[in-house]
Formats: sequence, C-alpha cells, structure tokens
Amino acid sequence: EAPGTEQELTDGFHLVIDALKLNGINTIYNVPGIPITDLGRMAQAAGIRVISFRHEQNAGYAAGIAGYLTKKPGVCLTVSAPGFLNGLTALAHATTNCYPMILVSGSSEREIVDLQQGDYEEMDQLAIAKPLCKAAYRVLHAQDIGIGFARAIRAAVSGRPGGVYLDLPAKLFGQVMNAEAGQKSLVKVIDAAPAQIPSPASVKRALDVLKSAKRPLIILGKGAAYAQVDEEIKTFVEKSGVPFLPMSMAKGLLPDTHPQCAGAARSTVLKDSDVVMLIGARLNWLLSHGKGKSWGETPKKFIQVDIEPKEMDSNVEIVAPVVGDIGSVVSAFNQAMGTGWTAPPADWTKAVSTKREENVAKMAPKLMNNKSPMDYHGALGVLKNVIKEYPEAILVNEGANTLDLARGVIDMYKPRKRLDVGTWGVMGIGMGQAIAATLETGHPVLAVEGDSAFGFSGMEVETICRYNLPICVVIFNNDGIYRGTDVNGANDDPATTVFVKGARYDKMMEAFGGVGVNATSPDELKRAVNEAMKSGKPTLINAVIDPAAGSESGRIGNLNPQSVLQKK
Ligand code: OXT
Ligand code: ADP
Ligand code: MG
Repeated sequence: EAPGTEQELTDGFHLVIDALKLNGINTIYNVPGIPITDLGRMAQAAGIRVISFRHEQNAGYAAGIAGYLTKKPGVCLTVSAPGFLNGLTALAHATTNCYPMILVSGSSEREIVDLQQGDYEEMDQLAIAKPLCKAAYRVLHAQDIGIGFARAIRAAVSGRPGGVYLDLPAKLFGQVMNAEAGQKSLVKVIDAAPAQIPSPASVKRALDVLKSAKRPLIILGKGAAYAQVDEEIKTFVEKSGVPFLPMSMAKGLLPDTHPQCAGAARSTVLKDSDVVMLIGARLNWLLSHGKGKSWGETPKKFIQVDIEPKEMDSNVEIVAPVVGDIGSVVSAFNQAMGTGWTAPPADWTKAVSTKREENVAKMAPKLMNNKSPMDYHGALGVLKNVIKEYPEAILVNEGANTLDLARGVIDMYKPRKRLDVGTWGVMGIGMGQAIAATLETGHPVLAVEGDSAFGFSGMEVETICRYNLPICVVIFNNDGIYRGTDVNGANDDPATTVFVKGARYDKMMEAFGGVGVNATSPDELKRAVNEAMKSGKPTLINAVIDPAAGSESGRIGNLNPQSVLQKK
C-alpha cells in the first residue's frame, strides 16, 4: 500500500472522549477499574479533567452537584455491577433533586449476561437503572456512540433536569471504525435545554392572583437557583414587594439579609399568607405538602411556576399554574408588571418583618456564647461570620442538628452557594459535593458536617489532599447521631446512635498531608477556619461539640414513628 492510503482508524474509547469534548463536557468523576481504566487514562491524556474518587457514590454526588452548578450534565464513570450499583444511589439522588447527571458505566458482555452464564461482574445494569432515572440507554456499536451521548445529554438537561444512565459494554471500547466516519457520527447537541415560553394567559392569571392578595408570599426553591437567572428573579421579587421564603438551597439567591427575606419568619408566613407563589419549589414533605397544621387556618391560593406540567396539582389545587422555564416566566412577569405594580398591604409586610426581627434578636445572644465544649450555636456563630467575610465561598452542609441549625444561623449572600442534603435528606453528599463545588466554580468550600454525616464519605479526604483542593471541613463532633449521650441498658454494646467518644477526625486529614486541627472553643474554631480560608490548604477541623447538645433528628423529630409499647 502506498503511504497515506491506509485507513485512519478510531475506536470506541476515542469516540466516547470525542463525544464528550464536542459537547463541552470537560470533567469526569470516576473510580477506575475493568473495563473503564483505559478510558479514564485516555480522557486525561486528551485534556479532560478526570477526578478519581475512592468510592463511586461520592463520585456520583460530585457529578450531580456539578450538573446543578453548571446546567451541563455532570458525568460519573464507573465499572460494572458493584461500581455501577455504588453510583446508582447518586443517580437516583440526582433525579430526585432535578440535577442533570449522566452515569456512564462499563458493563459485561451482553451475550453472557443475558444467558446468565456468569460473566465477570455480571448484571443487567440497564434494566436496574431504568426505574431510578429519567432515561437509560445502551450503546452496542461504535457508530452509535455519538447519538447515544447526544440522547443522554438532551435527556439530562431538557425539561425537568435529572439523571440519565448510559450503558457501555466492555466490547464497545475496542470496536474500530474509520476515523472520518467516526467523526461524522458524533453529534453536537443543539439547544439542549430549549426555553419553554409560558402562555400569556397563564402569566396574566398568575399576576392577577398575586395582585388580589392581602398577604402574599413567594417561595423560592432550588429550581430557581438552578435556572441561573438571578437578576431577573431579584427584579421580580423587588418589583412585587412580596416577602420571599428561600428553601434551603435557594438561600442566597437574594441575600438572607434582604429586607423582604422571610426566612427567619418561616412559620408566620406559611400560616398567615393568603396567596403563595412557588418558583422552582415543590410542595413536597419539606413544605408539608401544602396543607395541614404548618399552613394554618388562612385559606390559600397557590400559584406555581415550574417547567414540569405534571408537578401542578400534585398535592393541592394550583389556581394559577405557569408552565415554563423560570427565566422565560420571570421575564414575562417583569414585563407584564410594568412600572405600576402596587406593593402588598403594609400591615402584612410589617408583620413579617417584626416577626423576623424578633427571631433574629432571640438567636443573636446564643451565637456569642463562648462555651467549651461548644454547643451548636456557639460554633455556628463563628461560621456565620466566616461566610459573611467570604461570601463567595460555597457552604456544603449535612447532618441532623448540624444541618438544621446551620441552615438557620448561617446567612447566605450569593446564589448557589449553599449545597446540602436535598430532597431526600441524604447523608453522604458532603465530600463529593465539596470536591465538585470547588472544581466547577474555582471558589473555596466550607463543609459543615455532622460526625455521622461525614462518615458516609470521609475517605474522600484523601482525594481532597491528592488534588490539593481549597476545602475546609468542619466536623461537629458530638460523639454520634443526633447526640453522643445514649446508653444501651441491655448489654455491653454501645448504644446504636453513639460513636467512639473523643474521636479525633483531624488526624484523618493529617494522614494524607492536609492540615488537621482539634478545636474545643469558638475562639479556637475561629482561628482555625480563618487560617484555612486564607491558606486554601485542605483542612479538617474537629470541632468538639457537647454530646448532650443535639435533639433527636434535629428539626424533623416529628417524622419518627412512635411505638405504643415503648415505655417513655
Ligand atoms: O418561624 P419559626 O418560629 O418556626 O422559626 C423558624 C425560622 O423562622 C427560624 N429562623 C431563624 N431565626 C433567627 N435567625 C435566622 N437567621 C433564622 N432563620 C430561620 O428558625 C426556625 C427554623 O427554621 P427553618 O429551619 O427554616 O424551618 P424548619 O421548621 O426546620 O423547616 C422545615 C424543613 C423540613 C423545611 C427543614 O427542617 C428542613 O429543610 N429539613 C431538612 C432535614 C433533613 O433533610 N435532615 C436530614 C435527615 S435526618 C436523618 O434522616 C439522619 N440520618 C439517617 C440517614 C440519612 N439521612 N441518610 C442516609 C443515607 N442514611 C441514614 C442520619 C444517619 S441524620 C443522620 C446523622 C445525624 O448525625 P450527625 O452527627 O451527622 O449530626 P448531628 O445531629 O449534629 O449529630
Ligand atoms: P426545593 O427542594 O428547593 O423546594 P425542589 O427540588 O423541590 O426545590 O423543586 C425544584 C423544582 O424546580 C422542580 O419541580 C423542577 O421541575 C423545577 N425546575 C428546575 N429547573 C427549572 C427551570 N429551569 N425552570 C422551571 N422549573 C425548573
Ligand atoms: Mg453528630
């Protein structure tokens, strides 16, 4: 053969990498192994950032939150069966929380799996993934890799975002095809998340209902933060003059210190409002399904803004559904409101701000106590000031008391800076979310973690040190789940909710070359966190909290079923 006439070839490995790059996906969160080790190596060589974790669940939580922060699907790459299953929890979590994510998993040989002949890591992964995600696809031929990734990307980000599973059998990677034909088979997804324009009638209906209110309330959810239309939302809220209540991860969309913020008057606004506009928030358990005691006696009218039509009337009647993407809807509101919008009655806004000031004043002295061992408020008073000083820092937060109290105490000033347990209240998101948050945004992370919560992803402190990430983990160490004081009267085993007393989590960080600090007072905590924020070095602070300070399940103890037989 004459030189230059032999066919240039490509293969499955390279087509996968090219498909990702063509669509602007430049990070992969993975755990290597058969059959995807070389894919990770080659992706890294091709300029993709490949972050290797110690457990797929953490890589998956990283990918999910990357999707939330960027509006591009976060990609998690796992090995077959056990690796896939480890990643699956995170995929289901992403779907539940409306985060765009793609779990790409290697899988074993179809012919052997389908006849159940016992292949290495044999499992029908596609069938298992299907009910737990928004869409699931398998690619069997190299020439379909382009279309497979295009479908996965579009499914993840269009409409209500969510998790997508992509099954890539081992054999696919080595399949060879003509390089030019391969290149042509790739698809750059055009307009992956098309705008969904609300109908003018629905916009008018919603504003008419809002206008009729005597005690209106706007609830902002993490869908509103996800939309990245921060200015439009601020304009709308300010133009309307309506008090707003941020859901946990919507804190900071407008600052918690904004005069219209009703976060510190939560029970008052839920009870006493007469018209409630939900923007990117669902009436799920976190809002008591829109009914019952916490919503009080006042009859409510609900307006709901959401991209998912099926969300409407899911729990209570929505008198003004507005189906569309939040950017389009809120701009339509702003336009239709013009300049002549009348603010809600002053007695209502005054009542809300009075309640808010009362609650803030009640909390203030608790945040200044300098007790040792610390209680939650003493320690959180310090961290509140850290975020005030570093409003660009991202706060990752999980635990029970550690979660619920930090949510109330720490004011957020900027959008998408608070990342927590989400809709499921899941423990284990901590280190994965912390790692992705700093990698995707370039900002430092303060991770405030219950000692139990941290345990679910604690091994990733090695990952944090390996990539030398600006993450400061503060562990609220109260010796256990909720409290460290439970006693087992039946035998010598420790009580089911307590851990080793006086554990030194800071030593874990030192084991990998990071900075470890044991802090027993608010002053020590303050010094250590400030040092970490200044240095940007991987840091873990073991904050010693009074084991008796917490309460059962934090603020959701009411969800525990009660035994009629148990003596109290
Ligand atoms: O208006 P009122 O008067 O009512 O007052 C409210 C606000 O107005 C006011 N407020 C303020 N006051 C003053 N100033 C300011 N700035 C301010 N801001 C607000 O404060 C109150 C309360 O306000 P809030 O918080 O907004 O309102 P509320 O009523 O709490 O809101 C209701 C909810 C439901 C929206 C809210 O509570 C919420 O978002 N909750 C989320 C709860 C959650 O998801 N919890 C996590 C799960 S708990 C449990 O399941 C745990 N497990 C089991 C487990 C899990 N989860 N996952 C897996 C994979 N396996 C097992 C485990 C193992 S937790 C856990 C570990 C726990 O132990 P740790 O050691 O980690 O943690 P510690 O408890 O610290 O030991
Ligand atoms: P929170 O937990 O903060 O209350 P949820 O996760 O319950 O928030 O709700 C988020 C909602 O936002 C979901 O119903 C989802 O369909 C919606 N959503 C997400 N992105 C958009 C968007 N760009 N436009 C409109 N709605 C969106
Ligand atoms: Mg604890």
